[in-house]
Amino acid sequence: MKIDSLTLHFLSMPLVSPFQTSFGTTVNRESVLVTLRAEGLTGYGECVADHDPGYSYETSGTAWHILKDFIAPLIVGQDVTDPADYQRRVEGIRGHHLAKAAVEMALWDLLGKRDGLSLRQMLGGVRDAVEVGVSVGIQPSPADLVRAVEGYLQQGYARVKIKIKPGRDLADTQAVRAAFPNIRLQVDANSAYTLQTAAALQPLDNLNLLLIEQPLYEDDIWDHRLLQQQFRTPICLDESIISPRHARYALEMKACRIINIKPARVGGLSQAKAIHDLCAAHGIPVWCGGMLETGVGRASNLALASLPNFTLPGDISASNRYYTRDITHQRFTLNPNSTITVPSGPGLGVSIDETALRDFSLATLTI
Ligand code: NPQ
Ligand code: MG
Repeated sequence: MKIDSLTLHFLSMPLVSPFQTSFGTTVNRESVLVTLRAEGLTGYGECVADHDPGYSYETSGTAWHILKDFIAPLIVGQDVTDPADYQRRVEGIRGHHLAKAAVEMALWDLLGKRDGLSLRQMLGGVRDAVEVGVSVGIQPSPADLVRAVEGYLQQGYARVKIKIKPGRDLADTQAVRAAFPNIRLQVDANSAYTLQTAAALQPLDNLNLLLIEQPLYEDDIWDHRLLQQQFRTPICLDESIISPRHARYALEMKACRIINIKPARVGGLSQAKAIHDLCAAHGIPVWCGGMLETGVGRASNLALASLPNFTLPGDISASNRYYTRDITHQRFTLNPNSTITVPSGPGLGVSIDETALRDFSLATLTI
């Protein structure tokens, strides 16, 4: 499709409550919304980089720069035929996967709207609704954490992930496990440990966890292999898997038994699908991670998670887990069986609330 223009909206949206991880606390979620116009249609994509380089080295500021100065010139006024063509165009830009993925998402939305196909259909999804869980941030105390988890269980979430960090790991996880002996429970350290300090995690191996997510450095697939050998519980990689190549390294090294797929982290939905397919061929289950997305990214994640090898519940909570007011007209709600229904309209299947978009925009730029 011949791309007529690319518009960037720099957004700041208040979270329902602060979200604390091993790398920091987020109160207002920044993001960049990408709008592509082509053939009279409009496609949307979300860049999930945040204000601080905590989860990733990318920030909303670096994403704005890369999108404006490097990605836009490669596609505006150009005929971009499909996601593979887009990936070839941005191949020369080193890294910056969160920025690249946002434009690919907008391209999928455009292509779906042109062809009358939902993203789920285009990707080959096989489910109308996907199983989801909730990710619970670090709370002031283990007792507070148990109360927070209880609240989410009452809302109907059947799988809980808790964030951990050194000093806030065993007691917190034990408290939740003691209070809820039978729930599906997993932990996420966001790279807060080294092979040495990870000794503190050994007792977690007896708490019947679904998985332990990204305990070690993001660039250290090898040490995850050494750690996995010490655990019966599956290690799951998140930050370490930044491309299909890295997924292959992890599988060949036996560095993990499960992979968390976030399209943004791997440079786009096409790359996410490639990792899904590779893991399926190796018998390694995957699940869809979450980045506190708006309705735009949430719709994209739901479509991706409908692929067959997404056999563990995703971090795709209902809209009200994060936002009282969203930029999409559609709000995603939890079905009674801890699933969320996959959108079925063309492209992402969501429409933008222009008033909300204006209210949350700190800056707008069209190229
Ligand atoms: C994870 N997400 O799986 C991430 C990390 C994460 C839902 O646990 C602002 C922006 C705050 C992005 C906090 C969940 C964030 C963020 C955590 C991403 O590792
Ligand atoms: Mg994670």
